Amino acid sequence: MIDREEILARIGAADDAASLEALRVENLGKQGKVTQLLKTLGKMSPDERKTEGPKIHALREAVQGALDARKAELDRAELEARLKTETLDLSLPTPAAPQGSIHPVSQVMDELAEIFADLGFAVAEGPEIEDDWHNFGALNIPEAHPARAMQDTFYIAQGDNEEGAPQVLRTHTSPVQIRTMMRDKPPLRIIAPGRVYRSDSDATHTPMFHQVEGLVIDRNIHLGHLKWTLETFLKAFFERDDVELRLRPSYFPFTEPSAEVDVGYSIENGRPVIGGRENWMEVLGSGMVHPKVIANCGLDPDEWQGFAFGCGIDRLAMLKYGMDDLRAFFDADLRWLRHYGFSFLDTPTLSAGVGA
Ligand code: 2NL
Repeated sequence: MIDREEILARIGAADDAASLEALRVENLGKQGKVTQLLKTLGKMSPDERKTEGPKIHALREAVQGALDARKAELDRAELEARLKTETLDLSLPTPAAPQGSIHPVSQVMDELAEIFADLGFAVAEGPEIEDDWHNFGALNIPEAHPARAMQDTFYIAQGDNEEGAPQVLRTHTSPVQIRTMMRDKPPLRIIAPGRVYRSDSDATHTPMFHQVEGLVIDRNIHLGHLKWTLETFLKAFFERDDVELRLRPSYFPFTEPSAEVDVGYSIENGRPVIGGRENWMEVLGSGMVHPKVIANCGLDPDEWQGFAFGCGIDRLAMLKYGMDDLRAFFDADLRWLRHYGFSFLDTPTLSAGVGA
């Protein structure tokens, strides 16, 4: 005889999916007790079947119902247990993120690009390994010029280019302008910021440093354009209107006439502050592009004139942001970078201030 209550109690007490399945097979499987009982219906008389049939079917349904109910209970319990182990505490602080900063040289380069973009200048780039011609020859720098000497220039060992010309680490970014003049049609307005190399190392010189040069090539360009451009640039860069310029005659092989540009400054709290005419310091070299340089680039110097200038970016950064040791720029000292570095959000804009 089948004990209905016992079967239902055992199903209700099954504590995992495997024992529940065993109970299903035991009762509703092919050889199961309830299945066997259902098979007895066929051999019964119609009267007996009429009374026994509903009871046996009700038993089968009760067992199936109990199995389903218990399975749902076990599934819910398992889900709840899993949710308890997989909790995520959203109130926990995030792990400390690595804190990077923008190097002052990068910041100043971005400032220069912003200031000169407003004046219609594009940023030009070129290789740091150059051949003798682009770095010296095209710029009217004679073979015997001291700048070409081994003491000043890094020559690349066995570094001749395809034409057999010796290769050097560029000593200025002028070759970028030479390449631009040879490739693009004038009028041209470009700045060329980047790394340059000279064999020089002491408290105020590092063998690699950063330079920006500017070049304008157009018709009827004269010294007045040069002076206005440099004055506008320096006022925007130092973010003051009282920046005073002094142009002194000078000499460069690639410009004629040439001028060195001084800016006025005063000393405040032991540091130079740009503005006024109390003292003067040299910040730029400049001049009208030498007709020979224009001709070397395949342009007619009677049609095209231009001006050019160059200055050290590291020095500009020191002056603007008050550092006093150039060598610290290249030490990768995290304390220095935390102190002098910029947030990536300090994007220079003319409207917010280029030194934001
Ligand atoms: C300085 C002086 C200068 C130039 C750079 C230049 C470039 C071309 C043609 C003519 Cl392609 N000139 N550049 C001109 C005058 C001065 O730099 O003291 N630099 C740190």
